[in-house]
Amino acid sequence: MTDPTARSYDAIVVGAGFGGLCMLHRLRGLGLSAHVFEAGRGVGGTWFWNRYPGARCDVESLEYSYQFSDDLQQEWEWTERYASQPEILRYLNHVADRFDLRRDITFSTRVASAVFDEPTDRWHVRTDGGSEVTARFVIMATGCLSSTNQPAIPGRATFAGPTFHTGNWPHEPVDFTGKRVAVIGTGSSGIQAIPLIAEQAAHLTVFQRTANFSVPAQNRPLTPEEQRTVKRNYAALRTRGGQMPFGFDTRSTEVTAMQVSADERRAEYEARWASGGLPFLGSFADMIMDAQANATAAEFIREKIRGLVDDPAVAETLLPRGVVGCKRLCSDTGYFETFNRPNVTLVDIAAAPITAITPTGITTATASYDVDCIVFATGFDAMTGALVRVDIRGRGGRSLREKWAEGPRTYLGLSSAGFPNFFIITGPGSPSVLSNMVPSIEQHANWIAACVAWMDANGKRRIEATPEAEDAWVAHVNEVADATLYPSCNSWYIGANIPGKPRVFMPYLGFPAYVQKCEEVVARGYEGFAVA
Ligand code: N01
Repeated sequence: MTDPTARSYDAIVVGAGFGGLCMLHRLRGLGLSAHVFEAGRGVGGTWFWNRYPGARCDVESLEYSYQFSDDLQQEWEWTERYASQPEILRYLNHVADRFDLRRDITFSTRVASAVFDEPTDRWHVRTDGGSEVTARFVIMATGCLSSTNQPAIPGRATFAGPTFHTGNWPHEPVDFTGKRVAVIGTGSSGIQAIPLIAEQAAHLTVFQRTANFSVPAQNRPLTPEEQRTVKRNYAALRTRGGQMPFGFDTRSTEVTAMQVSADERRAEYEARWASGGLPFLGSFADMIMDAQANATAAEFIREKIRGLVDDPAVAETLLPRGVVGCKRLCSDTGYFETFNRPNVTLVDIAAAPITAITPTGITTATASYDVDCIVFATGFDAMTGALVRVDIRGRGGRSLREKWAEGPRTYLGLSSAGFPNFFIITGPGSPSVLSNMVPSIEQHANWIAACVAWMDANGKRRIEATPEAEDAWVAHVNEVADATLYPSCNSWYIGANIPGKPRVFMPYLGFPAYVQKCEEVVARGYEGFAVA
């Protein structure tokens, strides 16, 4: 039943993180009425929820920021090379205020369903509070990493102490002083939180299922001179970033690892290790394409870990196997050194899996560990989780959740056949998590806004991906991924971290080629879309 008194808008945007804020600003710029629903009490999305100790971005702050307003880029001062979560959240609050965005956002409200009404070409959007609005367009800005993965460990509910998830951290300060703390999970979140929790806790026990590759972030304060230099010619940095495979300045090269000598390779890895962060992946052009090339980087990192960790047995357990970058490369501050502390214990749950959580702690196949608090750093139902959580129904009442039961299917990661006037910001099938998220988000917001403007200028009411274009795009995304080492491991890129999730490679690899494709689609009159 639809509500005849529902308020009506041109567009409803779901989520007020980087994507939703930018989309709202763009739609307003077209003179359209747009409204945002946001589950959190404030703006920020990912950066609103992920408040765990040590949360920080792994893309440099001067690049992990909006470029839609040069005034904004000129006036905002980042304090560190890699911004911390509180600073990014301050930035997003500043953006919301500066562009007066809050008046079109309803907070603490989750969108429960969105149903397309064919006779009127309008979406009926219902919130968890039961209110309904209608809109010509629905734009999902729900984020790629926003639906937490809560592992179903037997006895979990019986634990007597507090439990936390890094992806949904309390807003009140959490004090681990004097506590015995368990952290389960050693991905990017765990690797950032562990050194800081170890400094505070009486004892920290880390439960590691898969050892991860991590390089030092080499974070540091940004000098005013560095900022001035970038700001004098910000466009050059943005252009350079946009030409790199991941959409930020990884200093990527055309040189392949196997065409240089072992000494030259080593020198390159050493230089990248010393300068820090994800540009390590840009060391050689074939790093993520060629197993032999990748193995040289893997061995380099393992050697570094052996040098950082005092106890050889602990070091051995921390040594990552497999392919560097296949799971997202981590970027840390003092992670491996943390295992030299007397108050930190590493438990290898690949060797002896967790069998239960009890009221007093965690039991594995071989031992029991008494703890006062448990931190789940167990990641997200990535890329699709937040989308299929909403009951989205397109033409003929078709459910997106059902359509994607065997894996997500989109055209350009922006649109899905059968769902007219429905867009996804950084959806599966777009560079999204394999790129610098903020430029990818802006590219999508710009593309969607231009599409809506074009429809209005040309009297079009409906746009929807064709099934043929979607099939071809899904095949292309897979073909690109299959030429790399990405599909070779159990990463969240492929859905392997969620029991029962279909194994489909979700992001599109190659930011510049993707942007070009999106531009070509427009130049050819929205090729691959049915427009009515
Ligand atoms: O999540 P993850 P994350 N029992 O999925 C383990 C971004 N991010 O929140 O590898 C025991 O990477 C799991 O083990 P395994 C970034 O894109 C960025 O850390 O599946 N363990 C793994 O160790 C990142 O990639 C930043 O064997 C279980 C860990 O939990 C993404 O977010 C910071 C388990 C989950 O690692 C996600 O990172 C933080 C179970 N049942 C996040 N289930 C920066 O910008 C899972 N695990 C720096």
